[in-house]
Amino acid sequence: MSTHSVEDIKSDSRRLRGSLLQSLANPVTGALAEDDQTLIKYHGSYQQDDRDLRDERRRQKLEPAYQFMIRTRTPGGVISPGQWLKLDAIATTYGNHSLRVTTRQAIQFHGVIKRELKVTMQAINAAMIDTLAACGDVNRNVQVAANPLLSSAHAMLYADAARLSEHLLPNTRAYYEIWLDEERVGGSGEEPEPIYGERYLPRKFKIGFALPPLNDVDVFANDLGFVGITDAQGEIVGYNLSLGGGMGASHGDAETWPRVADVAGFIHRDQLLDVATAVVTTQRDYGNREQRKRARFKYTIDDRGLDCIRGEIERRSGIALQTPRPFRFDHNGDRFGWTQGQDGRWHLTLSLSAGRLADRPGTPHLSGLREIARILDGEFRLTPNQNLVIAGISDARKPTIESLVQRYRLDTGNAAPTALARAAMACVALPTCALAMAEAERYLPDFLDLLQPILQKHGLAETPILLRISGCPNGCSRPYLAEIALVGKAPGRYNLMLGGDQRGQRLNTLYRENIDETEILRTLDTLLGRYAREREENEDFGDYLHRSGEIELPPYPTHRVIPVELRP
Ligand code: SRM
Ligand code: SF4
Repeated sequence: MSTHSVEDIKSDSRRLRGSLLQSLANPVTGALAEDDQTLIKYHGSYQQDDRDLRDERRRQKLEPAYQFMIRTRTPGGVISPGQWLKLDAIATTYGNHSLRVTTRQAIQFHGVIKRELKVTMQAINAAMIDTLAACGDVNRNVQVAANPLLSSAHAMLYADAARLSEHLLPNTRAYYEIWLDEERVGGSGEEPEPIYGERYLPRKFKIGFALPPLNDVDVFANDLGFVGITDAQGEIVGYNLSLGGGMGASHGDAETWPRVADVAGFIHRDQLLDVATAVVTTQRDYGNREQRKRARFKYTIDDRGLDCIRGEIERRSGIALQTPRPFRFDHNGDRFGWTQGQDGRWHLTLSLSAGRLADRPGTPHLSGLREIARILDGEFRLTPNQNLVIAGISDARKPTIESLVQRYRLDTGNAAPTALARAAMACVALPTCALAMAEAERYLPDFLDLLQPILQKHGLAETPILLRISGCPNGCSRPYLAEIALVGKAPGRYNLMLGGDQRGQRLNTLYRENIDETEILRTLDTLLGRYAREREENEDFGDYLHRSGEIELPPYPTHRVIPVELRP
């Protein structure tokens, strides 16, 4: 790895240019120069290698099978049918023949080789989608409630989120010069970055927009959250602001923890950009640039206190945060199947297995969606739960789309489309993620097959239970908000975390550490049996575990649950 600190790499990069052009042109290796491996993240790409091939390549004295992941910046995950066809063609031409819907409503391509990286970036941009700031120490893809009902409130929510996403883009022209051959002009490398400055943020920064009663974005897992507040006519009047959510932690490191955000105040709609800018620049100036693992906004708040940070936001924006307005979240999952919007158009939410779309024997999902995109008169919406909404379908197109869904088995995202499977998420993990300690996406179907019979045995076959798997403690599938979570420790071994809720408002607790599949299933069998016998009417599994005293809130020093008084 590079001997330079990330802080130095950023400030020496001439606004994210570094030596990326030279690295891309170097034919001797499939990798980039070390510092460029950091810089390319800001352009929406990660250098990876196929970990399944690592040992074999080492034996053959070959360099690792370097390849690149590319992530789109698609606020709210809105993709037109024409764009879909282009993304699909990119995946099959340059990628590993799959599209991966992420937990933040982006598409990821995997397996792009260095030689084809630039042409792939150009193809993505030709679809009028960019990847700028999809990764790196900047504001990431903005999440927006994917509720397909398309009420006017949802349209307002999306418009605000898209506006904020644009507002927080870096000003550098490096992206356009490197990937799209934009001519360099005098001053390149010195573009003013009034929001980010030359060192950008201390760490990644995430923003989500939710609209009660649905918390599909898990708004409290974001550094900065906006909870839409509507008036009697159903129009958005403003937002409750939530500050300091985050999932990432390190095993056995008491200085790191997941955190649900604080609900810190209410703002009017027209104050959105000023307040968001004040929050981001406060984190820019107060965030910990000495220790990257403590550089997220959640630790800035914990270290300095919410009152201090709130005061700073008010001072910088010149806006006094009002008392938060009451709201209530019922659910943080997706609603599957057909729904009809207020305008009469139809929306179909499909469950995908850990967000992966590929053509597999018996489930040619990529081909099916290609056929649908060719005739769709609406749009696609990626959900923050790794699922897909085919939205805005006319009466006339509905029967054809319905028959395509059946023909291409798109209604069977998982082998057993049960309540458990539909709601479950798993992060990418192996073979592409360099940080994975255990399988996640590839393990999810097997684990579902093992857990479902246990639910069946206890009469819980269709009881909704929120399961999330992550291959390491970074928490990309937001496991710390799940009722049951497996967090990877080593190959085949996981920490079993229990007791989140189904609203994204309560963190779960470490129940058993570093256990294997047999032990996980035995533990869950016992607890689910007791839950089936002792639960109250409509009581969720996580709530039962707390009421029965089986678990308590986790012992982290700060925020673990959203205060009850905000739930009217
Ligand atoms: Fe993540 C790093 C995948 C959502 C917390 N995440 C990574 C990397 C890039 C691994 C790396 O740094 O080398 C993973 C690439 C895997 C691959 O091969 O594709 C990766 N993260 C993902 C995705 C694709 C998971 C998925 O299965 O969908 C999600 C992409 C979201 C997007 O479109 O932008 C993804 N990551 C998340 C989330 C969930 C969220 O944002 O709602 C989290 C927890 C929330 C948070 O940030 O606190 C998350 N990812 C992390 C962290 C821990 C950050 C921390 O505070 O410590 C890392 C590691 C890091 O940054 O050093 C990480
Ligand atoms: Fe990789 Fe860990 Fe994120 Fe999973 S949780 S994608 S293993 S960084």
